[in-house]
Amino acid sequence: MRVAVKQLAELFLKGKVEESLTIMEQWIEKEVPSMEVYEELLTETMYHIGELWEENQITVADEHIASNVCKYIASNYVAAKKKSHLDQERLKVKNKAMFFCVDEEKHDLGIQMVSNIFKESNWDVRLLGASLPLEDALSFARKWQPDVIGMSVSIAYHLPSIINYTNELQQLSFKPTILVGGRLARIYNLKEYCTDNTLVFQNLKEVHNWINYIRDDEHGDASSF
Ligand code: B12
Repeated sequence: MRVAVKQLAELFLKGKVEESLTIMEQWIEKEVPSMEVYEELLTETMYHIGELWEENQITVADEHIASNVCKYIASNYVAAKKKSHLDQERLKVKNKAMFFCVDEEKHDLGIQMVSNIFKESNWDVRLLGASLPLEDALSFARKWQPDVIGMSVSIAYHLPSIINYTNELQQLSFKPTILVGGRLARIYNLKEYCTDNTLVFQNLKEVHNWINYIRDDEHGDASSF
């Protein structure tokens, strides 16, 4: 898999959108599971690019190009994947989920992948993207009343935002389930900074298991996961 990651990183860094799309189409043809595409291919590729950046082997501009290609591939992937599974459309799930990154947080590739996973499971999804101020998150949530509100945090100094956001969001009258994830959740135990009914996930596999768990009607109380 490491070879695929290096090859993909090279294409992303050179801004080779067409070639990257061809590889993406091969994943779909070969029925590579989405979880593998997101975690082991796209995420690993971006982490590898991070290492190249840390080692000064690439510039910030190179990294920006790679991020944009990755974003484009991830959004095309979910569209192509949904097309290849049109039958699932009939199994429409009514649940709603909104996703965003906390204020000033620009690392939004991860939350895009999370929102894709929910879309693939036929949830009604709104992705509000990078750097969403708390007030805007609250006002959109009050209006749209999602079942799930998920947020992402990557940069260490954004940790206080998680405390703030989860505290405020848990006071919403319709009691959404709050999900937290991102680079920081992978390296620290964020659970101790979050409110009791917040679910902290380290990777997409955990989110995917949770989606399947609550799909079963008997597990109505998502916080017992
Ligand atoms: C690409 C990148 C950028 C891009 C982001 C583009 C984009 N649209 O996302 C750009 C160029 C904008 C950028 C900017 C900066 N970056 Co940057 N960046 C990276 C890099 C190389 C990769 C991040 C990435 O895309 N990962 C891939 C995604 C898919 O992984 P992920 O976010 O972890 O998501 C996965 C899971 O965590 C999960 N997940 C994510 N969110 C959620 C949410 C929920 C609810 C759930 C359930 C799961 C979940 O799903 C994903 C699936 O695998 C990292 C290196 C690294 N090691 O992380 C540095 C890194 C994160 N950046 C860093 C820094 C310092 C910066 C800047 C401050 C640099 C600067 N001086 O300007 C700015 C800050 C911008 C800001 N205010 O946010 C540091 C952070 C260090 C720290 N101590 O916090 C890192 C670690 C690099 C480093 N080693 O120094 N960066």
